[in-house]
Amino acid sequence: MSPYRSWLTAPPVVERLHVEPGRRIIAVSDVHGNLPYLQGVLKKAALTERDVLIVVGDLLEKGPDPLGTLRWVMDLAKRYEVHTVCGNCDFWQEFCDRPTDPEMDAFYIRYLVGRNKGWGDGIIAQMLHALAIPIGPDMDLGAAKAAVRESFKPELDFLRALPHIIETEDYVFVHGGYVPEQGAFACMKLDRYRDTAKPHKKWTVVGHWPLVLYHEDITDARPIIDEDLKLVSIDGGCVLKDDGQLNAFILPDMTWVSYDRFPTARAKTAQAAGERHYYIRHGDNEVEVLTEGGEFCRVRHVRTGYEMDILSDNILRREGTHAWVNDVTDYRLPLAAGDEISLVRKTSRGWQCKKDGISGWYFGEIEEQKEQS
Ligand SMILES: [Mn+2]
Repeated sequence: MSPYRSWLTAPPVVERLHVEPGRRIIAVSDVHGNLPYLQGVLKKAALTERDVLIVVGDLLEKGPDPLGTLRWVMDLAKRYEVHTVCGNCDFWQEFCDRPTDPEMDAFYIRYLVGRNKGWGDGIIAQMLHALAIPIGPDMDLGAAKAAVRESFKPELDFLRALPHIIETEDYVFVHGGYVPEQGAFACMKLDRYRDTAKPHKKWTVVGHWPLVLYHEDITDARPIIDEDLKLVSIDGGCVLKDDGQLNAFILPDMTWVSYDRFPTARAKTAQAAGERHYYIRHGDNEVEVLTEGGEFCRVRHVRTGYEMDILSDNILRREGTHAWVNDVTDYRLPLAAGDEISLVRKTSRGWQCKKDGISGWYFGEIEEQKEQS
């Protein structure tokens, strides 16, 4: 077994944290290098020095600025009480700490050259750019590791010190799932944890799995509070989903606030919920294109046979009459006149929008458009 594999199955590092009664705990997860969203949601949560902020993993990668986001959190931790859990996108100290694993070196080259399968530059690529070290299939990885280790000591020390689990008197925070017996990596990367989780002794807060994927026919990014499991899932799909959001879950109140980049407005007229609706999502997104249009086309979801109109530019890839599409829904949101909605996109048929974390459509007029602060 490679040293890397044995590290993955090692027991998770658990940090025990005392939180005085009366203090708020604010939990965020899956920021993925999206600093404006993190700043936006903490402003909405009105973070103060009295609060404890817990970043429940996946602070880095996929989004626009992992390095800047990490440095901002490190700086915030000098003035506020901030604790960060390691997610499966965060343990980049390993890039420098284990220089001689051929399997991992091949992975690192693929990851750097392919910009994480097209998501964009991750934190190591950002560091290499800052050092003017070129990235390519024939790069000298040993020299790159040495240079990164030399020049980014504070950042790597910070990542190296992250626990996989934070446990307080009342709560547990872990990125993927609470499975300490399965080792550190399983705790960081357990897909669809809520589907297999056993009831917890303490309320447990996890991220990692975008909440929208837990719902079948609706695109709902609100935290799920599962009373039977004592489990709270909070990943709002920040960065991963075009209209995703960053949720901040607040304890002990069990409430939350959310942030996204979209302007808001009030609906002028009421509309009833659509009677039938569906959500086609990543991984189950093969459709047959029935009618081509300009702005919209009609598609049939291959697995379910469900038909809906989608914006034509939501087609990601085509092969003949079949296509694979971005996350789409045809849900007509139930709205009262005066309800506030977030405006995702204007179309000739109406607004693609969100209301309280749920994505859908509004076909009436709007008033008082307001930019997010
Ligand atoms: Mn994750």
